[in-house]
Amino acid sequence: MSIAGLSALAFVSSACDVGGISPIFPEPVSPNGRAIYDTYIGISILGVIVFVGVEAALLWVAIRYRRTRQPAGYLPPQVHGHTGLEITWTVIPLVIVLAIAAYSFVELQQNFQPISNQQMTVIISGHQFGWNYDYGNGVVVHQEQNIDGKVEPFVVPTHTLVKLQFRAVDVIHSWWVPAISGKTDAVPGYDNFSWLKIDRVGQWRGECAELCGTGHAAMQIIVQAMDQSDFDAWMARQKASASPSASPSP
Ligand SMILES: [Cu+2]
Repeated sequence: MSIAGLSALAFVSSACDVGGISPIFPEPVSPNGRAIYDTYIGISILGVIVFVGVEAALLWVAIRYRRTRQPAGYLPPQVHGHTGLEITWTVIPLVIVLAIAAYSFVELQQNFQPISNQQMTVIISGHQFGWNYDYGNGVVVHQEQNIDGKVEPFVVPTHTLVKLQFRAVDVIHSWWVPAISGKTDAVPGYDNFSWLKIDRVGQWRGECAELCGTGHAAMQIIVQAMDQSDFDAWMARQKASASPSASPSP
């Protein structure tokens, strides 16, 4: 299939949401997803300005000073070792790169902190090959290896600040739902943190972003946000099915 065909396919696929294929990041639904999206767009704009500026200067010099327009044996002005130029084209890129680094660092600090003002906490544990979501009340959602799209959703209430605590039991995995949050590594031996606060009802897809073994591609993620009342009903159903021992066992 041609490149054009592939990109057309990507656009068509992005139209049916929940789908993970998108030529750019999907529309963010959580403030940290929004911050990462804005960082990406901001850095891209700066990159495009630099690219267009450098290419335009290159073309202008190549056309304006081409050999056929110069007298025979013409030698252009020699600027090798020009201190002013050397300093200028060292300092300008340095300032741009440092500004991008500082901006990105501040964003990362905000999006991957162990927050303390959360309304609920979920411990997300990665394993080969799936995710467990422990709500801390006996309810655990299991997202197991699956590539046919039938993924058990990780359910959260809307407008609720949820602290996410990441762990892994075997190798390093990485939890990534582009519309919601940046990639967060789930590492055996210590905890990483992120959070989410989804502003609308819906479902968003993600996947493990760290090559973790043969079932890596099947570590699909679906996050589903519900209104608080729907979430409470969902949680009640989960609790009921999590404790079937209400009936006496022989
Ligand atoms: Cu994984």
